Amino acid sequence: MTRGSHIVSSDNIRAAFSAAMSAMYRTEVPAYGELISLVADVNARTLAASLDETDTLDRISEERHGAIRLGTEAELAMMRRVFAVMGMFPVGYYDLSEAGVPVHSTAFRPVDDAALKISPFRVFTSLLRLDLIEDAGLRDEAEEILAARRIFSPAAVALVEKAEFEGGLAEPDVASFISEILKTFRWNEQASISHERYSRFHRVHPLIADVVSFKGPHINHLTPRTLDIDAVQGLMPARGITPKAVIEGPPSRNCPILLRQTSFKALEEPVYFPDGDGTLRPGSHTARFGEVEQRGVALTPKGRALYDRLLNEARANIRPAADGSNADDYYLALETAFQAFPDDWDDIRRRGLGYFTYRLGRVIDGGAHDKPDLETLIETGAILFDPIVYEDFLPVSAAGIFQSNLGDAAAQSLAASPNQKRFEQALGAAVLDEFKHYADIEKASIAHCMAALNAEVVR
Ligand code: OOG
Ligand code: NI
Repeated sequence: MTRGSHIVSSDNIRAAFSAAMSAMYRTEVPAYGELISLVADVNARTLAASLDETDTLDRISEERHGAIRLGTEAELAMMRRVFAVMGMFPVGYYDLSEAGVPVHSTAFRPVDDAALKISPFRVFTSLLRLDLIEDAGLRDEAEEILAARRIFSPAAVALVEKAEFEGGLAEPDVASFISEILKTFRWNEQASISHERYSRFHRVHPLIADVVSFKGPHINHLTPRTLDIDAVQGLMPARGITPKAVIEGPPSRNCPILLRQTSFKALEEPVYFPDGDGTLRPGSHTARFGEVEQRGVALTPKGRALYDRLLNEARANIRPAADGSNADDYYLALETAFQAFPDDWDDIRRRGLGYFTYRLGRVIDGGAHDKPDLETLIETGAILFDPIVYEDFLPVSAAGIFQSNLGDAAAQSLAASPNQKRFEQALGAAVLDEFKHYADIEKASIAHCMAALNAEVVR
């Protein structure tokens, strides 16, 4: 038997893992199951109305992403190897210190189109930055606790090594891989430190307590995709779910851009803290929630700069209050600012604000146009274009999600200090530049069209 003959594709491992994670999270956080059912209803209605048949309903309502928060560089490095077995690679660098959250992050995700179609599952992965914590004593204490924990089972590590050595996993190992890795993401009702220590970390920043006090990086949310996020936000209360105050990201538009997200508030869950003398002290912790996202076109650096400017403009006038009291005013400020962002696909394209793929349209016969340019070909219908969906994240939105779930104490002012080099050193790899990636997809589609048309002209 040749080595690798029964290797299961990493895409299939990812799809199976995503399904197993979703099943686990529904039992852990029942409100999440309710959210999934609401999103499925809204999507069914919207799809029927929009006649959008590019994606099946199952595909759209499938889980899109989850998030975890890691404590050490070694955990991040190992997590990269784990995700690689599932065909997920680090894309993008997000510095959240600027928004008052002491982490920096990447998203592990499938990269090419075929892989995204099979399973779009991604994990937004943050690394705690103790270097941003001023209290040296507390920092040392956190470091010591984190250095002693092992978030991967020995069997999980062995399977990752085997996959690396053999170029993948064969069928019998896939099920064990999934169940061993799932353990890392599971909720532990029993904290690993005393309530007194937990409280000290929590006072400095709730995020530190969330990372340091537990045996592992529990998955803190999963996020399905919706076709109508405004409807989901409006319908949550009727299902007994409390939404966060406002939808993050751009306002509602005819041509959706980037990413809009909302979530329900994290649950207060019972936790038992070991109190030294062998007893467990009951307490609680707030970390886990459910989120929904609606995705639009990926923006070029120019489009993104415009997005950032308009978002800042709106938020300079009004910051969304956590209790929702100024939500209507915030949306109005957002809509007003974003009038400066074109809301027509061809405008967005011609002004170089978004990324598009190009494909052949109507065949134009005869006329020996020598070397027609792209714009002329588009005008005549010989080439068509479609927006490229943004598959990544937004730091300001992510910070808003963190904050709505960690409470107001999470909105601290930290010195902005992006450190992508340090992050990549810890990771053991460079992150993929998402802008370059979208630009490459666009370029390849143009080259493909031009080559096909030239071939016709020559013939
Ligand atoms: C991650 C929050 C970021 C998103 O969708 O922007 C995120 C976290 O709370 O750990 O998932
Ligand atoms: Ni999220």
